[in-house]
Amino acid sequence: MPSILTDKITTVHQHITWEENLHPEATGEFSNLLNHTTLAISIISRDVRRAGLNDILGLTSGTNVHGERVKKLDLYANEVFTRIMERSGNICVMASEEDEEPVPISPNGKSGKYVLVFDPLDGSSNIEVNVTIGTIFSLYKRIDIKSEEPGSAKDILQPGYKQVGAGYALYGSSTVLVYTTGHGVHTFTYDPTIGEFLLTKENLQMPDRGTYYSINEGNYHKWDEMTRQYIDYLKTPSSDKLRPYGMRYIGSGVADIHRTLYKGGIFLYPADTSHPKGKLRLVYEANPLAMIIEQAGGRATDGEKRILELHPTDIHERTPLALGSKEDVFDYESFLKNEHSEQRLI
Ligand code: P6P
Repeated sequence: MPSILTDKITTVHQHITWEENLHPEATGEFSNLLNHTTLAISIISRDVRRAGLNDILGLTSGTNVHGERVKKLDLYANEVFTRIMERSGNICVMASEEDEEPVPISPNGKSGKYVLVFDPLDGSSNIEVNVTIGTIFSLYKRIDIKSEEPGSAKDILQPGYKQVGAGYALYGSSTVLVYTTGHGVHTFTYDPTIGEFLLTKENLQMPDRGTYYSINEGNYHKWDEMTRQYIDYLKTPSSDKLRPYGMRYIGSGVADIHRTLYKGGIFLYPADTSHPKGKLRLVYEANPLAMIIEQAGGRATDGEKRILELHPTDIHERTPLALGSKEDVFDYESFLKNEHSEQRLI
């Protein structure tokens, strides 16, 4: 087994610097911002792994903006991300799943021209059972980059195609960081023996078609008829043996979507009778994940429109979401329009 030190290793900080060199006009602010992001993720990773030992598991007495009981680890991760990122000096306003309102930069903090939106701990329902959870983040430039005023909701409520960077961390069997600045998707694995994220895949491209689908089948009778027909189609054996697809569902969107990114296939959280606008949030879940999937050659839709072209009107608004290999997402879209050649005629 060759020693990792004799192989060519690239840390995330080196990679961020290389990415900066792709932008001649770069000032280093964006790189500084990304480096603060990796610091926050390293700290959250350390404490997620020890959560059961230092009493930050379990529920707080409070509920969040969505009426969900807040987990101690959610709040902790939110605090770490907020404090570390505002110290970067490059941010004018933040938005978090855990905060109802935009998070201003503290009055004595240095403000910058970027906007950060994030879900500090996605999949929190899985925390106590040691299933992979993650952090999702996304970066924009503020609307008026010359403004000296504090940032506001208008800087947050931008369409996803305006993102200048997006990424996520996964706290699983190892801690993985995935990010894009619009020049491909790059993945890193944390090596705790040297305290660095090391490059594992550069310019990751996903298969045009996969063999897995990922959806909460428990909602089958709550979906619209076309979604039911599409899922039934994926489960029906085909003569070319491409179907049935395998079903995989972890319940942490970031983990399900990471598998979809690597293996291909499709992840769906459609609207249903309990979630008429879908369940996942547009601003700090669907948009960053959609940017990554598109940068890896995939496709991301709300069923009718490209996710990145949706114009958010509320920080916490939800959206139906289907993303993954482009051929699989095209198939789903054709079922929704009742145009698929193998659609059951009803
Ligand atoms: P359900 C996690 O709570 C989350 O917001 C997403 O990460 C995940 O995809 C979804 O909810 C799971 O929802 O209804 O299947 O438990």
